[in-house]
Amino acid sequence: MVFQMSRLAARVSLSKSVGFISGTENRWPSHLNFISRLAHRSFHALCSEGRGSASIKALPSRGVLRKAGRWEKVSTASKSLHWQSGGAVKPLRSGMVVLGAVGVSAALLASLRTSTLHAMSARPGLNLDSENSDWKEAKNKLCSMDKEKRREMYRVDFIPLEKIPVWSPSGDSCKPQYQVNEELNKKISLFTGDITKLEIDSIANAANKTLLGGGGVDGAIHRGAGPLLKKECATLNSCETGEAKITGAYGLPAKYVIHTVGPIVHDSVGEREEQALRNCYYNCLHTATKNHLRTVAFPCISTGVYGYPPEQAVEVALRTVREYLEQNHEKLDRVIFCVFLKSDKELYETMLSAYFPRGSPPKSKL
Ligand code: AR6
Repeated sequence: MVFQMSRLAARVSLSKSVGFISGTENRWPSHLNFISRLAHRSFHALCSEGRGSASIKALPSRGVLRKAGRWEKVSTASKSLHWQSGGAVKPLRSGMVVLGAVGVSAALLASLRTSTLHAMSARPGLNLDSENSDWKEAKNKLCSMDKEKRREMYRVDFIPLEKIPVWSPSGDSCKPQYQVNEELNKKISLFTGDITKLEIDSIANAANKTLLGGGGVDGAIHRGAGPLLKKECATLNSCETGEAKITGAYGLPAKYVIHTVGPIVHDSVGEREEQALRNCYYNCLHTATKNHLRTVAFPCISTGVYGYPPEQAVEVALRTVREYLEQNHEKLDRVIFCVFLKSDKELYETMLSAYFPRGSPPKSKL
């Protein structure tokens, strides 16, 4: 148990020091305070635990940590520590308590120096998990980091652009509605999965007007990015339907999030809803190119709780992107349609060949 406690101390003191690194180096007094509070809490936990043992439960982590660097691993693990104290308070034998407390304190102090030094060397003074961090400072620091450094900050697994293949037709296809343009075809991908994982310049968010987060893809983006995203969003004074607003992406592998608000469909799609959805795609693309972002991924905007029928939305999405690329192909390297549901995947697989048709393969001379 003493061993468990010392491991806890190492984790907690290490993660606590995340927020300390950027400023002055002499942090010992606050650390010691913290450690002593922790020891005190441990002691209480020991005393009040029904079976005479304090247990530490690490909740399932975000799955993040596999690739995002050990620093994040430590910080997340410490965040998810939960004290469990059983039911009734029963006195422990005093010898056990004293021995336990002495052991815990020694282990805590011994772990302190190593963990602090380790933390100072491993982390570039940035805490993306704390809502007390300054979002502007975090955003600037992230922007100035090279890819390797940024990867240490990701709060989720990532998929690099090289792993996202350019779309090629498979299965059913539709009658072409546009001319074959192989240059444009090279800029299109269909990705099935979680948009928050994509390590690209920008991802679009199907947000609501408040921009303060919600469910669906919006919730996933806010969870992945961490609390600073909401802080920046709160400065944007909301967003009207069809508009787009850009923020940093914080703990996400993408560099920026472009938030847009899709139309809500109550009964059926009218001209107003269709125009609003077109505006969403157009304004996201325009925001990306205006900010020199060369890759952008879209979820199926409005087709979740906002009720836009997916088989109608796919046509608006593909047509708007096709027409934008025709005018601005030199400004974008890749537009990724990110689908989450099998039904949407099938829909896009079928419809892509209408908007981005392939040339017929050369005939064999044999
Ligand atoms: N990655 C990619 N696509 C996703 C993900 C994900 N992680 N999660 C869901 N989707 P919705 P809306 C797909 O409801 O209809 C929020 O509460 C999902 O399968 O997220 O525009 C906002 O705050 C669907 O195909 O967005 C708003 O209040 C698509 O994303 C409201 O929902 C959009 O579904 C916006 O509703």
